[in-house]
Amino acid sequence: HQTVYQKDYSAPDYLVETVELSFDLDPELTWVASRLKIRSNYDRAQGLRPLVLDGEELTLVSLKLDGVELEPARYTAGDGALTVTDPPESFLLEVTTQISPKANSALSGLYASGPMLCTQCEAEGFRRITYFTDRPDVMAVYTVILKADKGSCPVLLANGNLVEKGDLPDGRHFATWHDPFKKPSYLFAVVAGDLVHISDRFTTMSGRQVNLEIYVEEKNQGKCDHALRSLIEAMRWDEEQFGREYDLDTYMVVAVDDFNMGAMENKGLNVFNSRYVLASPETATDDDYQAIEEVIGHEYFHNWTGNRITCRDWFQLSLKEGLTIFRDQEFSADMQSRPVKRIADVRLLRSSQFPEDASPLAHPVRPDSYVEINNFYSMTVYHKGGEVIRMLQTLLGREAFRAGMDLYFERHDGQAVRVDEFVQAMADAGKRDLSQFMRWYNQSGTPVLTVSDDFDQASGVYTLTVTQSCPPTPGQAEKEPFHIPLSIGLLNRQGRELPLQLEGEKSQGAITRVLELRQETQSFRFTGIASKPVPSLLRNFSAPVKLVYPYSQDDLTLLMTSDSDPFVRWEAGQVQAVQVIMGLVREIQAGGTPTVPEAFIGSFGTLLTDQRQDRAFLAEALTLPAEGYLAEQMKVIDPAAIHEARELVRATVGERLRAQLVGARAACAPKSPYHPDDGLAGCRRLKNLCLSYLMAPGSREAIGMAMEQFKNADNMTDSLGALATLAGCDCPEREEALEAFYRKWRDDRGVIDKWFSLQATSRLPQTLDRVLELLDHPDFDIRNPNRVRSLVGAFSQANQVRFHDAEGRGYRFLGDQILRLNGINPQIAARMLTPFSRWRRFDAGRQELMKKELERILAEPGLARDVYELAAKSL
Ligand code: BAL
Ligand code: ZN
Repeated sequence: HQTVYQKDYSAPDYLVETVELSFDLDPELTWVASRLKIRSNYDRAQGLRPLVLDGEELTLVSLKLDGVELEPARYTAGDGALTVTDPPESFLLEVTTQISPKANSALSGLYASGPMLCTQCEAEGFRRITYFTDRPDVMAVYTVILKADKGSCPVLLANGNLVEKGDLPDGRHFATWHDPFKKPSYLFAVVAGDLVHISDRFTTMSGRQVNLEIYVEEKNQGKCDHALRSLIEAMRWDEEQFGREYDLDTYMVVAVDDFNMGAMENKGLNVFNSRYVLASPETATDDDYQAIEEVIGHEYFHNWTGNRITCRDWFQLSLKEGLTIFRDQEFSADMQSRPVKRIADVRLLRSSQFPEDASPLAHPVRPDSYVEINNFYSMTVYHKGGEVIRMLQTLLGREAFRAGMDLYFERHDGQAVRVDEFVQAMADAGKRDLSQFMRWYNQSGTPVLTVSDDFDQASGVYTLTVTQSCPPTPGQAEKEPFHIPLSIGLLNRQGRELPLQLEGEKSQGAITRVLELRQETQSFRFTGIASKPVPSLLRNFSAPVKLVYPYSQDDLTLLMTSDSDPFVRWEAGQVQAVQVIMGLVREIQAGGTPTVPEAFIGSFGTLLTDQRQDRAFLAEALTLPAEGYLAEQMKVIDPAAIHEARELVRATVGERLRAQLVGARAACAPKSPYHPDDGLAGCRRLKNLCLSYLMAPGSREAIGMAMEQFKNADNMTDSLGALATLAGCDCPEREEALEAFYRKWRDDRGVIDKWFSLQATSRLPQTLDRVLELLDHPDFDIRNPNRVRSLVGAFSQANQVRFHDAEGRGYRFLGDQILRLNGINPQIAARMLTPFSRWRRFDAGRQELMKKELERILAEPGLARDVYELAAKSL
């Protein structure tokens, strides 16, 4: 398996100006005839270069150059490429190939999903459809003719605008599509099938009418409203916030059940994993509704950040993904609650990206090399990439950031560019030197900020000293200092915010300031301070770093109750909870009798009954740090002790604060039928959280409450909230509820995914046995990525204590599934490997067992590139 290096980039030797593709669609055997207008893109005087087209899993039927069949001596086909040895300067190449969509279980290229045919081309799937220069810096104008059986495939879709359609002999028909925008091959898409659509119209800011169409299987027709509404919101938001208007006459979204990713931003024809389109109150939770809004927004925003301006090469992936994540985060923040959204994003970053950045798979936001690019659709490229964009906004300020975006669009529309071009536009618009900032793209690892302070009563000067460091990561033993925005405030002991005046400044400062760190150690001297303040650090999580400051319990309580920054208020509570739980972990490890400190129960109770707090924020504040996040705090992870300690806190809260929990839960009871936009999602979250605390000690009373909620729920949020607690309870009601839920929803894929994943994440000791049984359940399908994620992924990535079974049974299970998936869907197989990449963090026994699985995987003959790369790098 070959490694591709960023430093080896060279411009393409040949460009493709236009592409005409004609598909004779059939699930068993599809014919693809392509006509490519190609011209040289190099100095032919220096010697002629062959034309090399990428191609995989294709059967070549015919090959013509300028209308003449090519003699075998002039080309070679095989080994992933079609090479034409001596092409002229510009020419027409006609290639006919055959492919088999039904045999395509990798779900890359053209494949069958249930009754339809669809495509996924990013990153390198187009080469599985036809021979092509399958790289993002080759942008062409596409015309596509689709022909298929009219009975089974009445709907024929491709990118751009419909030009013509009509009937053909033998019950077949055709449709011709033309996309006027030049695009890279990864944005190509076709869909064919028996679909219905719901539609609406959107009038753009310049008054153009756009047709919006969502295509689904007929049985799902009633579940598209929210996606359609979200699309309209996203279109309006991008106009208002970024001045970006949609550019084609039609915007289509198709929902498919078998999909490797969440969704795909193909020009004018998004293909979506059905879980991010379909929703009804009975089948979708509040979280599902929110995720749909987010992903619909994300794919729509790509039209400008990704499609109009695309990536020069795949090393630049974060150019479009980090930027588009930032845009979808901002969209969701504006649609929902900004503080709660920020907290959720930080939780995700810390629980998934920080561990990646500390693992053998750590890589910069712009990686230097890859074996398989699909492995780099990572938390780092996406979410740390999003944080990098956010830091630019924090450093430049909103206005200059927006000017930088405008300049970027103005300069590079229609081009395939690098991260450098984006940052340059920001530097120019903000009149800033961002050369040091580029280290965020080139250095991996999570920086650590160690903060100390000193107060001098005599002069009234308070000094904050910040030291930054970054641990070594693969290929990067030493790091240069980052350019870090550190947003801070200072509170006096009464909880009042102090104006921040740095020494030497004349005017009185604001209460929040962004300090810019550029050196390893820097001090900031604040004047006019009467008594030693409590620093409020990293407001709004202004940088993706770990922060170390020796807060006392009193400091944390002050920040929790008084800080003006919601993120800091939340974070102070999390720090407190981490301290308490880690204290219990140490007692458990020492064989003592752990007890939860009274002070913690007290402050938990105060918060729980605080009527001023927004319910959604309160739910976040009362949610304990996840076991996975707690694991990150330990040098050697002890999954059993973490679980025991966290459960002890939950059970103690459930017992001691029973009355308050019952009260808070009752106060959140709905007064009217459910509606996803009723503004009560925070209330429902809090209600379900209270129930889970009440259930933690396992009282009959609480089980009764859970069963009652389960039986009477008029929406999936309440139903699933109750079922989740029951799935973790060793009581007869558990089976009764799971069985009833299955019987009710057996025909709904999305809901049955939830049913699998609830069981896989149950902390009950017998969970692995249940998971093994579920592998043989008639509804388990190893070829369906959502189902694999809901069982194999959920158990191995969201059930730390049961997956890390000391005997290694969980590891064996995962190893088996990865090997099974290797031959079916390498991308999904590779995704499942993540837990093994963290093996070094555990005790010697578990290390050995995980290593053994990695070695077993690497010894497998015919290992896919995707799996090989991650397994090899993990060891
Ligand atoms: N471009 C792949 C799917 C997404 O990030 O939108
Ligand atoms: Zn994206």
